[in-house]
Amino acid sequence: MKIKSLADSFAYGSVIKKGVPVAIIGKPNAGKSSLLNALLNDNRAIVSSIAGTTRDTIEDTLTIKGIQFRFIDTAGLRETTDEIEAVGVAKTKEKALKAKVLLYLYDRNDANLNEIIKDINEFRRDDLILIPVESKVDLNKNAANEFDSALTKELNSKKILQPIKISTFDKISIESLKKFLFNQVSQMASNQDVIITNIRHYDALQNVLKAILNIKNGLDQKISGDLLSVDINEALMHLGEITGEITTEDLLGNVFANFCIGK
Ligand SMILES: Nc1nc2c(ncn2[C@@H]2O[C@H](COP(=O)(O)OP(=O)(O)O)[C@@H](O)[C@H]2O)c(=O)[nH]1
Ligand SMILES: [Mg+2]
Repeated sequence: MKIKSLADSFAYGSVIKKGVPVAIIGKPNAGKSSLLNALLNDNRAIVSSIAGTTRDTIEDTLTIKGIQFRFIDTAGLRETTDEIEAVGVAKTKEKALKAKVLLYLYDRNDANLNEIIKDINEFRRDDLILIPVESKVDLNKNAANEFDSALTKELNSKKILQPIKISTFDKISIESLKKFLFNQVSQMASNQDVIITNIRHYDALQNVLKAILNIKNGLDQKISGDLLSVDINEALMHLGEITGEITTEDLLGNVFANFCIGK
């Protein structure tokens, strides 16, 4: 039955199975691999002061307060003549496009404002939670300056979140980042974004499926139309939870045609 495979596809759908994709991007040496390791509390990715160390993407999952996240460490964004690294950078952009959340890392001690603004403008999308992350704050010696105010202004004007400050040497900052991520994603979910919609769709589809099986059994057993209509209405009601518009009788034909009752 089509509806069953549809429901199954949601059950095994990417978000549920693989976690909310969170891509960690930024210049080489911004501290991306260190952040991945700190989040996972594991030496998953190689960390070094040599720019271009991470060439391929590295992914791993972590559950934060019941939501599964899939963190993706990427090759640093830079022009490169190294063939393998260039493939890595292209892959970074691809991962960024598919991510639900982007952690854009920059090291304020080694940052170029125009570059950050250019990157942020390149990656921002309406359906993306873009979180600027200021890394290595343990190294910050300078007080807030024009860099900070210009970045704040730019982010505000684009309605992008203000930077979260972290140091991978400071566990508390990493825990705060995790909390922040959880809050952002659960907020997105309650705003009826894809994630919860999928879970709701999945639930609704399961209910539709149950009702349709009842209808099928009812038809097999030749029960009365009145009794059948209870299950038909049930199926329509749950379909309506997805489409918000299935209420009229003329859609019944559609339901029967599209959902292959009896097969
Ligand atoms: N002081 C300090 N150094 C850091 C921090 N995070 C990373 N580093 C160092 O920055 C360099 C680059 O880190 P890495 O995680 O490999 O950066 P990536 O190229 O963005 O993946 C390494 O020498 C790290 O030890 C931090 O929070 N504070
Ligand atoms: Mg790296």
